[in-house]
Amino acid sequence: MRWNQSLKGMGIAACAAAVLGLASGAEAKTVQVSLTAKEVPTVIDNKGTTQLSWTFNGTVPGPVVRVTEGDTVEFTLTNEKSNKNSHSIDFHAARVNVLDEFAPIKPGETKKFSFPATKPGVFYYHCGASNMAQHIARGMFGVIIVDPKKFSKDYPKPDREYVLIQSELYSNVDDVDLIMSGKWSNVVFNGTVLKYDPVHDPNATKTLVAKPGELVRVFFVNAGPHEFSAFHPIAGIWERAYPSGNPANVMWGMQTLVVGPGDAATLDLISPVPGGNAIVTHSLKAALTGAIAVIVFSDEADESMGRGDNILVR
Ligand SMILES: [Cu+2]
Repeated sequence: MRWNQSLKGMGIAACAAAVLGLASGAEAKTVQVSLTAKEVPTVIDNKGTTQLSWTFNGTVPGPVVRVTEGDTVEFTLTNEKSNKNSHSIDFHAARVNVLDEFAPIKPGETKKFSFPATKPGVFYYHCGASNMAQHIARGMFGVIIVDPKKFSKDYPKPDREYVLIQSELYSNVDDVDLIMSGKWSNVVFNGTVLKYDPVHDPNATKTLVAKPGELVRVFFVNAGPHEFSAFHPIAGIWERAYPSGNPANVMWGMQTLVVGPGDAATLDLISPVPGGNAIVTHSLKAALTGAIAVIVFSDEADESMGRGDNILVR
């Protein structure tokens, strides 16, 4: 029930559902997911600088939504009355009608739809309201993880898990032409410049952590809106990489995985030695503006990190 606890922690309640007689014997659930579009300031660097973001639930990225393959997601989107803009949601884990389920709603409106989570993996969600690049650049994105029904030899149970979402910051988020030009000022992980990199930013207070030998699973989304990611762990090698996070897509011993805007991947990392790796996009014009996340490998690694609600480190 670890997933349910994780969802509850983010205000998302999993409820009982019919047993669908799955081959694995797993019980398919109906999972209630509610997200609220909020236009609020959020912090974009380790000094506390803010921008007027557009968000899901007031944070960038939005909450981690986590279900199991075969579950049905019953989704509610609310556009807060005090907002000035229409907003929508686009779940890459869903197969629906773009003109219906994914259509925007006005401030003060609510919409509901449901979809079955049929493909296991790691999927992007984002606002698709016009101008979509602007809504993403202002922070309306997150991840939905669809866990497979069971682990396997090629997709073993990890010791720790982390979520990293790459996105771009712009110097003026009201300037649609600037955002459409792709002239970002920073490329970042989880909404903040060098959030997990005290090596390059003395104001950074966090790193990712694990013990040497542990299997660390990284759920990676490239929110864009424009830049490709060359996702690489400096001083490490991805043990396995799974494009779209589907266990069937296993690739071995990868140094770098290219993940385009709107795409996602799951990547496994094991360090045989104590020390650190620096997870980056190896497109260095991007990494050196903010897309570096240090993971420290030590026998003293905090047991609470990379587990439960701490897979997206706020
Ligand atoms: Cu929006």
